[in-house]
Amino acid sequence: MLADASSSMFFPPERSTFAGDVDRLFDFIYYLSAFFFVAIVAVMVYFVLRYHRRKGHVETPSASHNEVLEITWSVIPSILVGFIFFYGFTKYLDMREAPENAYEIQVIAKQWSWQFIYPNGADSDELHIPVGQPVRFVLQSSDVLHSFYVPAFRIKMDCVPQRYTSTWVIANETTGEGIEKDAHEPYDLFCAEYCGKDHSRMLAKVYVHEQSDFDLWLEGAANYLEGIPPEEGGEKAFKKKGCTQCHSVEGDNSAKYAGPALNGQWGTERNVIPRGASSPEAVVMDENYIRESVREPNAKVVVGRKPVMPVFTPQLLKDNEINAIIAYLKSLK
Ligand code: HEC
Ligand SMILES: [Cu+2]
Repeated sequence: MLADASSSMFFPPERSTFAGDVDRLFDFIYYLSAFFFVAIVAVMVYFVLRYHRRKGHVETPSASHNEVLEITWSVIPSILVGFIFFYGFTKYLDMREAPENAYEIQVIAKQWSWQFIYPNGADSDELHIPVGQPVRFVLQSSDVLHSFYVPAFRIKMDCVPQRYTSTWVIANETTGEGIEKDAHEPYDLFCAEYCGKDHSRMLAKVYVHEQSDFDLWLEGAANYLEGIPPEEGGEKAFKKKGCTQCHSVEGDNSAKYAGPALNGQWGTERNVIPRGASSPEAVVMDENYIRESVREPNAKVVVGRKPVMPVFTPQLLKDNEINAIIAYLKSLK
């Protein structure tokens, strides 16, 4: 995507209604700074050459002031700075307040992935939004500071633990998966706040659909467990919810994974340290143990492992997803 007409010199193509304003203001400040940099350095060099110390030169006493010059160099910069402030502040206010009819998506940032929850209860690890319609993002973090950043939209907002923040956007063009003739690549979504070891891998893609395609996608996303065998649904849920980040299903217990491998574990015993206890106790991997491991990971921690598994609340992982995951883990040899 080299020759995209809506790219500016420094930024990716403008894909939201804000992007043009942000770029124009940025360009204005940039070229203004470049102009004054060149002008000031040029005058400085000229003065150095013109007025350098010469033999026999007698110093002039300090000149009195020049009113016209002083007024000029006060008034012109004030107007420029006033313009930058006014333009920046009004656009900033626009970007802060979403219209009332905005479509709302919950964004949950966690080490180190994104989760998007839609009004019908569907959720995804890539962001999908309709084109040409205000979409408001309600941001939260389930651990440390993260930052929700979509360069193509020119929006960035921190995700702060223990509180909600928000931002919004109107996407102006659809992306496609190569189906539409002039489809754009999906846009990048970055975490823009250093948040630990895998910060640089905390990425997602943004897909922008026509409303009708979006509705179809949304329905499919809400019912992704339907019409397929539970093990298959469980495998999808296991990937979608990021379990694969910490659990191998191929017997890999190395340090690459924070948690133990989960294949071939159904019905086997393991030693765990129950919360508050000091000595280990044996438990069998069955339905209840899996459910508890997910809803209350610290209730029983596997011996030799750190209690770093995140809590999956019913909002993050629904009961039917746990059921499917149980079927999946049961099927893994
Ligand atoms: C950030 C890493 C991480 C993620 C993500 C994670 N886990 Fe874990 N999990 C662990 C660790 C570490 C343990 C071992 C300590 C403990 O028992 O809490 C564990 C333990 C478990 C156990 C018990 C394992 C055993 O052998 O006794 C199960 C079952 C489990 N996780 C399921 C899941 C499922 C299902 C998901 C996704 C919904 C998931 N985990 C996501 C880190 C993670
Ligand atoms: Cu992050």
